[in-house]
Amino acid sequence: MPVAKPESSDSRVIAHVDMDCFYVQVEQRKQPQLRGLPTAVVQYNEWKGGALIAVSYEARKFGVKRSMRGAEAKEVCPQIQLVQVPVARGKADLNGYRSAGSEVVSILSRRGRCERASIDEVYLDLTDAAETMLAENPPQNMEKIDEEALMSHILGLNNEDGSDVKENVREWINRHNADHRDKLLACGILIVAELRMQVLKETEFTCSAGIAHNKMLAKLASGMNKPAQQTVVPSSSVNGLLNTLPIRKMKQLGGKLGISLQTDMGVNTVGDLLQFPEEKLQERYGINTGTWLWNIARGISGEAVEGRLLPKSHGSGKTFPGPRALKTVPAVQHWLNQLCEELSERLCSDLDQNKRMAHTLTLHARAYKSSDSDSQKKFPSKSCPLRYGTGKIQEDAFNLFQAGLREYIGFYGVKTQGSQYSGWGITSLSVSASKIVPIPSGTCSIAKYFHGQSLDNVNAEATLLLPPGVHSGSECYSELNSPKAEVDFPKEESWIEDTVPDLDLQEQKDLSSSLSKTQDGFTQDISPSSLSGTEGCLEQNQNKQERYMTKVEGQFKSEYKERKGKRVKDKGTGTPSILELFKSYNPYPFGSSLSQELKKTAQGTDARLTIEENEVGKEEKPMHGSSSRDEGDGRREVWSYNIDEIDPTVMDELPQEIQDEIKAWVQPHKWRPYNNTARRGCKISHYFSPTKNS
Ligand code: DCP
Repeated sequence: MPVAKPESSDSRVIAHVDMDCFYVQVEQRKQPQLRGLPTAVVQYNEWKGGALIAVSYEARKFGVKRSMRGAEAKEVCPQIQLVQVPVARGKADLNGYRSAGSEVVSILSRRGRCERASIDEVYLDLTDAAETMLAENPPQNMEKIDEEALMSHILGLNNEDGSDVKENVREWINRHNADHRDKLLACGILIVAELRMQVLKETEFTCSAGIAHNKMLAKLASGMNKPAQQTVVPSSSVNGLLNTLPIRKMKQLGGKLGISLQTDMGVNTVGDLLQFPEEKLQERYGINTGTWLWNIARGISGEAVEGRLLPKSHGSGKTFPGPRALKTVPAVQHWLNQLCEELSERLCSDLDQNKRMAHTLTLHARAYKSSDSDSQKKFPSKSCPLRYGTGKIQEDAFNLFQAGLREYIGFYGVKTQGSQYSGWGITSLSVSASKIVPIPSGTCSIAKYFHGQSLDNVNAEATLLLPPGVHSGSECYSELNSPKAEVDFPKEESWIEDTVPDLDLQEQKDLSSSLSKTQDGFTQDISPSSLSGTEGCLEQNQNKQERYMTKVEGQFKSEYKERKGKRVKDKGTGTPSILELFKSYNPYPFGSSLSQELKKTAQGTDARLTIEENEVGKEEKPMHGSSSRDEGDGRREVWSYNIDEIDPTVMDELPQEIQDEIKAWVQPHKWRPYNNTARRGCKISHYFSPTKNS
């Protein structure tokens, strides 16, 4: 079946904004004396001066590269300033970078729909702002054009030797006879220049941008002139840009698919793809991939800018390369506790600041066995419903690990308990929280949550269900019976949408089988269990959280009283606090529709793997997998995933080359046999190579 082609006469104005040497800029803002000096940020592991993860443009001039270690960088640039990435709990602490990224996002989102694509990258859909400018104050009538806009690079603009480049740009912007699409881009130039200036003024950070009619072209353009510049791709220049663009530079073609195109089809530049009819590409790579390739060869991409300002998942991970591999259960538990503590902190601040809760906890590990009879076997990732509270997350993550380890080594394999070396080693560990959705805004939703129950009933039920079962560390999870509630979000409860417009479309997609979307808003699962651990946040952020919960409780009580009127009798301590109710409820109960639906969603699409930010420090990237467990036995679900079923849509916080690599892994199997070499020396394995840091 042919796939619908995106509009080729695309009149959107899309910008891709990318911060320049981001971590370096963050560190330079902290230490202004480093500004203008060759500087690099190095990772936590100090071996040979630590691996460089961000390099300033001053240092790049000396040949310093991200692939180097500090010692090598010193050789090529003796005056280089090396700043260690902040450390917490024995691992890289990226919180400072995350919040610096958020500062930028909050500025960029002022002029249009904004999608936070990674810790330092943003897409903007500026179409409406451009149309408005064109209608009210068109660039062709502007006498004074901002200097920053005049410094734009317009692809295809003829800047002959000796011509005044800025003057050429001014003329291009001022053209009366330009077509509508170019006029919109001219508006885009002005808007983006202004936004970038705003970012600089308010955050002291510089960024670069690409401005085009779609995301793909904008992204390509943003990296073309760095730092602190912007590049524009008029539609008349698209062919020229793509004709010479090496195929592997294209987003998603850095891995196996790109290799296959080169070796099997002789395609070296994106332009080379033009010679193939769509049917031929479909025949070779499947309908969707074939059509996608046909489209990108022509610069066509229908991908929308998602309104998403907040991350889709949270994760915490660490690598243990070479001799630092974890070889005993207590060692793993120690590190899991650290990772879970960090994850829990981030979940609490997300709950506190954004009123969002995560629903799925996933553990991912990489491992080896010293008896290498089955050396290809991967450590299975495991997921379960997420319970709030550091202790609970630690407990659940440890159980997930134990379950994974048993599967990995087999029941009759080596020892899994005790502190003696057991014939296996863990080289990376990570925990992630995904399926993050806004919580209902207090009164109405909470009231609906308890719809039809008197407080006394609720209290009694809560008492009966107390406490959640303590997991023994085996795969036998406790039987849980509490009812799960579904809460409607009517449109008027729009504060969530206001704060995070159109939040987390991907999450909503993920949840599509469990959450029924309505015209008025959306129906959302809120489990008492997932709220039950919010006391974990209290531990960390007691006053704030208490205020929040007290507010919710107060709202709930007054709403409840209003609705139920005389039925509510004030029995003093007999009236349960929301907090207590939340605390006393069990995690997602077996048999609840949420667990059923999560399970359904998990099949083929959800249970996630987080490859982790590791010491190198890039954001986590959870990936999808498949459910492996039958839930009919009344235990809590544990899902495992299969790396071959990773969903590439949830990895966008990774370095591009790694995203490309993972995406290549998950491309349709049909062209895999042609690429036997691809995994060898691939970037993802290099990135997590046990020897990398050793
Ligand atoms: N990062 C990391 N590990 C990597 C790649 C990147 O920790 N392997 C971090 C450090 C970077 C930040 O992510 O500062 C953003 O990565 P970019 O690839 O966007 O690179 P920079 O912003 O550092 O430089 P550029 O100006 O080239 O975009």
